[in-house]
Amino acid sequence: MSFPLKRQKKTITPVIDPDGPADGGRLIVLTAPLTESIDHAGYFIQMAMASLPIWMEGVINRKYPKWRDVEYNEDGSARYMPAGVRLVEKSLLREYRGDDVVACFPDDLHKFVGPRTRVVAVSTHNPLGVTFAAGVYTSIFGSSKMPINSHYSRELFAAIKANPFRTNFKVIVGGSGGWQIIQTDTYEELSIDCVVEGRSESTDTLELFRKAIQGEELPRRVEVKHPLDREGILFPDTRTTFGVVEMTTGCGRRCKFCVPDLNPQIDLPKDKIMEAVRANVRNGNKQISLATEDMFIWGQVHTDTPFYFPNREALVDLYSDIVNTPGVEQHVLSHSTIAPAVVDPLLIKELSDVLLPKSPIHFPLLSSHPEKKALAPLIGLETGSVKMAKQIMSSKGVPFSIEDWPSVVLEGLRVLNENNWFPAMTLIVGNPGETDEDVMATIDLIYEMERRGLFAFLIPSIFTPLHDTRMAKEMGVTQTKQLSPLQWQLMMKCWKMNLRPGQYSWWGPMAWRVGSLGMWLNKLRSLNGPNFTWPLLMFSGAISEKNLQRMGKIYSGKPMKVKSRKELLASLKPKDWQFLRADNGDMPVGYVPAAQPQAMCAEVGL
Ligand code: B12
Ligand code: SF4
Repeated sequence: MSFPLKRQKKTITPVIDPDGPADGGRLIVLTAPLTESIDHAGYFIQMAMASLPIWMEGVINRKYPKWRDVEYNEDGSARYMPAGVRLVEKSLLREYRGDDVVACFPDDLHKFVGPRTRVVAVSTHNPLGVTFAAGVYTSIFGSSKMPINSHYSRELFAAIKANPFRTNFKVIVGGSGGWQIIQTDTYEELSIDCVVEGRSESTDTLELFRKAIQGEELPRRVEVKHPLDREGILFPDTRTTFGVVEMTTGCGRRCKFCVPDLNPQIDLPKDKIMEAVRANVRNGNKQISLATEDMFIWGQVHTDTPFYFPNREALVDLYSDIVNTPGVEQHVLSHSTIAPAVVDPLLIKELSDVLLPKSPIHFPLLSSHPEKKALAPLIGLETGSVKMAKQIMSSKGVPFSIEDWPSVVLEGLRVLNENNWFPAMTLIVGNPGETDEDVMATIDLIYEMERRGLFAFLIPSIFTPLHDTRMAKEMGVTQTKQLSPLQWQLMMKCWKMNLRPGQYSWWGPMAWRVGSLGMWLNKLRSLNGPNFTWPLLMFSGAISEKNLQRMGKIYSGKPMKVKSRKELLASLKPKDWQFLRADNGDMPVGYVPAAQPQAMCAEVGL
């Protein structure tokens, strides 16, 4: 059997042999939705496909005519797959032979699923599009709410359901989006036997596969344990989508709405990370991205220093080794928090020196880098209201008090922007109990960013109670029609601000401006309710913000009192001063550098 390395999938209609593959198929076949597996067009295409409704697929096709092109191994299996699939594969290979297990693209299932197949396992990130940010944009766009990614996920499940050998095998689903199947009870519809919540490394996961292979009934839902230490986490030794290699698990800041924070806080060993980076390169990847909730905790987990005082040397060393690995041409940051930028601005500068040359992101109008390169981690801003922040994320800004959250955001963003970091920042609109005052406080913060010339790509999303989190049972806004004028103003102001430096992302502005404003106004007004009208006019620029404010149609915002970095440091508890780095300056009055107390002690004869 020989397979072309690349092909345009859309043009090929697979000929399905009713007897299945000649070799009887593989015992275990792993796959993931096509839209979650592709990586050649960059991160943003996947994010766009999570948010845009299927009827807007043409926009994606025009921008990326070759997005369906994928690469194959010699045997027709997938050259790359999301990291989740790779770890399931690695976990299974501890018990099964290499030729029992295969990972393939959805269109190739018929080549590997045959009479011998006992399990088809699907890894998915966001199959039904009901997570934050993804759901909200499709619902704003109305009628056909199904996001592109969701459409392709459903196509995958439909293909599995229709497979002639379906009665012979069990379908097991896992990954960070598995909960969506549980919550929507779509087992029958999607032909899924069991959803696994948790990591594939767990012995419980292996036990489940054993049962499936023996043809035993599977429970609908299985929750498996997360490894508690570094040794329990496996690493991919084949190529992953976007070169994703895990760097940490868990976080430690304990935001109530957060899923990943429920996992233990672990920073993974450098040698294993580097091996996985090299494995990716060996298999043709030129890009690496370290998966983390907060890159800044790496090197500072379970040390004598609290994790929120980053380990500068360790981080710079790790990232330098990654970007300097022969074959790594691009490196993209994943998630971080913002307080570390206030704690250690020199860390940000040193990381910029290391990372900017390999960043594929360019902000021509913002970056001071000679090639206009930029770094864009995803950071949670969530709310500008101190009252709301206290309720949902009281440790988000540690070591700083949550009372100072707006100042931490503004000071952190200043440090980041000065070093050519222009983060994507998420905001949650419609938190349970959110009042007009809370929304006004967030709008104030956004106006303050604008006044200070700071830039972040702001991604507002409607509160979604995520399964198992400490807010799982709480309800916020459930439909765009329920959004208040202020909530709409916040959303539209964010998008307006995103357009300031030109087209940071091609799809956001395009999504908003498709067709004429008149047509959109008509359609969207009935869909999203009257509260949407004035904010939309503000966004479109049809009436100036000043005039809308004068007319009393939008909130005008009020200037904020913001603490400087020096004031923020001065507000820290004196016991935390020992962890500050004096080379950053702004030290609190009375600060004594770490080495000095011993010297002083020696002087006084202690
Ligand atoms: C890298 C990443 C991305 C990348 C690339 C994703 C990709 N396709 O490879 C990009 C930037 C494109 C992305 C996009 C989005 N992402 Co994302 N992403 C991540 C991140 C940082 C790492 C994911 C990862 O690869 N981890 C490492 C692998 C090994 O972990 P894993 O996939 O969970 O797999 C383990 C287990 O789940 C399990 N497992 C996985 N599959 C299976 C299958 C079976 C059968 C079994 C038994 C077990 C199993 O075993 C694995 C370990 O052994 C996570 C945060 C995190 N730390 O996980 C967020 C995260 C998964 N993303 C998230 C979100 C919300 C999104 C977006 C919706 C954001 C948006 N609005 O645009 C989109 C959706 C994209 C889409 N296609 O629909 C949320 C998911 C929230 C939720 N629970 O629903 C997370 C948790 C971030 C967060 N803090 O909120 N993402
Ligand atoms: S800072 Fe981010 S990853 Fe950490 S707990 Fe909060 S939301 Fe979760």
